[in-house]
Amino acid sequence: MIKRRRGWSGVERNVWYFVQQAKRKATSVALSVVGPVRRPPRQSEQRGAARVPHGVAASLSRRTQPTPLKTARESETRHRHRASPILRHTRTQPFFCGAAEMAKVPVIDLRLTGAASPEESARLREACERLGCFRVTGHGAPPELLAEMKAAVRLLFDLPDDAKRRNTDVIPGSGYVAPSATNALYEAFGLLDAAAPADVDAFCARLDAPPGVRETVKAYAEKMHDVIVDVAGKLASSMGLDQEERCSFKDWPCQFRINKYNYTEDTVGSSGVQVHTDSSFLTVLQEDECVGGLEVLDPATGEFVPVDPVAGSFLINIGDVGTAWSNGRLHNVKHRVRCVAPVPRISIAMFLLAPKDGRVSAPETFVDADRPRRYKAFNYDDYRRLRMSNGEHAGEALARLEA
Ligand SMILES: O=C(O)CCC(=O)C(=O)O
Repeated sequence: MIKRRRGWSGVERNVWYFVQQAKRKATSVALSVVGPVRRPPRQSEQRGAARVPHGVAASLSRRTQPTPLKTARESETRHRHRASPILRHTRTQPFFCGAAEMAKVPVIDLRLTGAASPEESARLREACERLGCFRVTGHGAPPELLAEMKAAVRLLFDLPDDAKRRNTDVIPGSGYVAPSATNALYEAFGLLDAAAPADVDAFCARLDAPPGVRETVKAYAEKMHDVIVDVAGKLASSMGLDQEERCSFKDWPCQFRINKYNYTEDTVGSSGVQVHTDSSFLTVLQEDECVGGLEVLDPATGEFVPVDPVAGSFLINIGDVGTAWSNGRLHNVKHRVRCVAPVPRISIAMFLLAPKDGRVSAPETFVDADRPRRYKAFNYDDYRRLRMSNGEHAGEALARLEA
């Protein structure tokens, strides 16, 4: 949690002020996602005495107020068949795709996995084998931290272009990604290794991030590392690996990708990001709690299914390393993002990449006469380069590594 301190500069005070505003706003949105609960007006609102932000806070606060829309129309069918559903945008009406479809993504309560409930562990494993995707609750990351991180990230995206480009690659594609011909609405910051405090510091220093933002990014990286290691460990245990084989997840490098989709009224219905799989072992995604648009490919039907966010939960995706490491048991889910609303969308992905030494190879537990070794051992960085050089972003490159 960021504490206000004496001795801050004007800009730092403004940043702190904005983070507090954003936290309040996020809490109000989160409440609206959970149900039609409206908080009672605060005293200051009743008196009409709104606080007026100034300086950096004022410009950010203006920018994050969504443009009021002229049309209000409920979605009856999936948005991909026609222009996206556009709802009147108030804080209690987020832009989602279709709640009926969400049922297809299993929701796993992490507190119930492991010894607490073999059934919940089996559901976790089955979700990874069938769909390659599930939602987790009971992860232990406090909602205030998630809201603070969103606010901090918005500040980073407001940096000038030359400052953003100081977020250079550590390995190909790990730094700042500018809008491109393929993904014109999309930009992203990258941080490798998000599990290493020194790398998190270096990321913030390069961007000249204010102290409040640095504290938030560090706290978030630390907490999300705990979450991702917990999910990976529980998945490994559900697949029958013993403690010794799975404890090493703590040392695996992690990458942050902080995504922004620059949507406008003219972009509704177009692609936010192309179809891809994640190259990593698994991903923990903090979605935009107000703007949907993520779709996952259901292997059973060959159809993309909209996945609406659920406040307070994370979406977990299995990536290419997950498939190779499990000797083909886990499914690397293809996904894409579509623009469903004329307001910017932010999401934060943490990827658990591959073992520390970069060598990806299925443990012996997953190999037997019925399931012979499917992939040759490979180096993760080489694999990433292979994907990029051949433009094979949707798991196709794995076929090149078959044993
Ligand atoms: O923004 C999203 O919802 C998905 C992001 C994503 O697919 C990625 O970062 O790989």
